[in-house]
Amino acid sequence: MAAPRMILLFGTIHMVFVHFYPFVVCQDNPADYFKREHSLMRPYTGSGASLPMWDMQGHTMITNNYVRLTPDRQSRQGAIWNKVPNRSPNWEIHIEFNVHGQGKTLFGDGFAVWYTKDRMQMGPVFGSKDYHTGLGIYFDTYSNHNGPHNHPHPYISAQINNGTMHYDHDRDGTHTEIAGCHSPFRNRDHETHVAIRYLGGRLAIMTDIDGKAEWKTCIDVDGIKLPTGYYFGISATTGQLADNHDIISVKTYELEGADKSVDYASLNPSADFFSPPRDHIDDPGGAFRGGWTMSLKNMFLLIFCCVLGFFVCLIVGVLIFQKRQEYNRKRFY
Ligand SMILES: *[C@@H]1O[C@H](CO)[C@@H](O)[C@H](O)[C@H]1NC(C)=O
Ligand SMILES: [Ca+2]
Repeated sequence: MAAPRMILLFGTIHMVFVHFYPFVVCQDNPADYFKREHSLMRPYTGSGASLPMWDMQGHTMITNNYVRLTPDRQSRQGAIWNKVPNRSPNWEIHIEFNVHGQGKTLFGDGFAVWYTKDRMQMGPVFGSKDYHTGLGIYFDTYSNHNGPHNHPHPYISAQINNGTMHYDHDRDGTHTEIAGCHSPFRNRDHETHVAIRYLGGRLAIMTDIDGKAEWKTCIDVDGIKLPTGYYFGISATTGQLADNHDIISVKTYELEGADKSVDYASLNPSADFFSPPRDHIDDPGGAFRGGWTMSLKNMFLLIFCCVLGFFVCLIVGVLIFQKRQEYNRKRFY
């Protein structure tokens, strides 16, 4: 009696993982098309201090092994900007980066990955322009804000802007983010990666910072509009506080699934959904904010409880049935 029950139980557990786990993993699709003109890989350059497909700005420095946007020194800014506008409606970009420095408790300020119209414009938002037009993803290492909407740092958040919204450093951009997550990517002794996928109006940001070669969802939001024709860029800044902000590689892929009836070039950047500024502390385990990992755990728990409940009912039912049979036997024979 016990053995088949266990097999059924493990079968269910197995099913949960086999069917839901692939959503967590960022799969390599052979149909995805690598875009060399939007990528950056070692060896960076044949000679001299320039990158073929990228412009450099500010204190950016190239070595054999990384592109350093800022050194671990105060008041530095640097950026790299792709020279070629993106023509793919659906794309995915993988960035290997390394944020590290001497600071044990005080370090900053962070870096930003951009897909924006506003290329090569130095400014106050992690080394680039405020009131930009497009997508900004902020890797904020310093918490400027200690108020009630504070969230643990380092913190990754995404903003969709049409040129009208200000990035408010005093609140770490909380009021204008579409979503965000805590991500301790700094001073790791293994590689740290981020993947940004924009596919069919859905923006997903995944990190791989634990050295397990596994993607973990940070942000997954639908209802995002981004046009073609913008530029990829990465910028970083230090202020009173400092860190090395190093970019090791950028790999960009065109994804399939463009809708021929949509004029992608003329879209205005917009998001259907804005993160409510209040739920950062109240809802750390919320299905959405915590990403798939949390909702997977919840789902697993739910299914486990259902299965358990089912077997309890079954056993009780069988016992009652047996008792009744016995009673009937005694009665009629
Ligand atoms: C820009 O975005 C803001 C905030 O989402 C919105 O209220 C406004 O209508 C947008 N403006 C344009 C020109 O799209
Ligand atoms: Ca900050």
